[in-house]
Amino acid sequence: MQTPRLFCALAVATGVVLALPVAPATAQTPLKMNISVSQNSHYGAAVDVFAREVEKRTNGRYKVQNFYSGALGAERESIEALQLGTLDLTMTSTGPVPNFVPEVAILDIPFLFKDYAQARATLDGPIGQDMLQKFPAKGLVALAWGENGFRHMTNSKRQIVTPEDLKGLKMRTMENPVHMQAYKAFGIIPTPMAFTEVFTALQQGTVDGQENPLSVISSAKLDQVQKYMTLTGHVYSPALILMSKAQWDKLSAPDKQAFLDAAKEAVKANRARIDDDEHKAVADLKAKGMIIVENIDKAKFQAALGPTFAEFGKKFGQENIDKIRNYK
Ligand code: EAX
Repeated sequence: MQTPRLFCALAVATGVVLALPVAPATAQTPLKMNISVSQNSHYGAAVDVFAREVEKRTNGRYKVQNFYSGALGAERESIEALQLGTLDLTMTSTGPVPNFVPEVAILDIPFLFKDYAQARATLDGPIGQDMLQKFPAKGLVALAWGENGFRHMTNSKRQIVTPEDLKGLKMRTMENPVHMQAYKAFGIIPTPMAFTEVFTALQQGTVDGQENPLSVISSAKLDQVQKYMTLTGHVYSPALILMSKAQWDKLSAPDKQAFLDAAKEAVKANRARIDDDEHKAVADLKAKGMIIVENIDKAKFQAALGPTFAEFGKKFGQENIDKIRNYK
């Protein structure tokens, strides 16, 4: 409420102190955001920037409280919680996402993207942006594509140099139908589970190995429970910053824009951390005792998936796959 200047001047002049009603500070709406990996990670860097930017850009109207290492649940549970409205935000790999938005599964096809630049350009371009429009119908708002990274194989049994070396390994996979179908073609025994269970499963030998980007392997300290790693880069794993649609719908138009802009800043931090990890993690993990096969004949691994690629062509439309594969 504005107090007229004259009124204030008179008050000062006469020494009369006005007991004016103090406008209440703008109420701050708390929001909860959950990720499956630690704060010192490629997602942690992103969500901490996101929280800072949301508070700044909404002038404190919203305050994001971050939870790390799956404190409020694993990735699939977090997405379900967004739909229920019991969680407000999450950053997740696309691993469990096809269970909610099936169209996204095409991005999980092995050897789809040739490098980070192409993957980022595709997701930031019309193909990726159109896909984000599929989320609101499922009670979710995808604020931006983030990044998990190119996935590599680790295990406790043996060095993986050719696809044949994978045969018979019991490997943890994400709860992702495309990955599980493809990994079976390698002769792997796929064991889907939430990432929050992976370290213990590897430690207890419930599974022989797993596959994840360097940022995850490094931040989750999987070198403590995995002896071997091969830089297969067999899948590019996108990530997403997702918000509960129920919460999104309560935002004013300017605050909606503020959340989208905060997500853009978060993805810059996410990708920068991955670029840094990609340069440092291999040497760091070697120093911690991992035996790492850096150069393999990727064509052999792709050839081993031949029949599966034909099945993916039928499932997703070969022209849709080629559109992504050839995007520049
Ligand atoms: O999103 O589940 C996985 O392997 C993911 O890569 C991990 O949770 C980071």
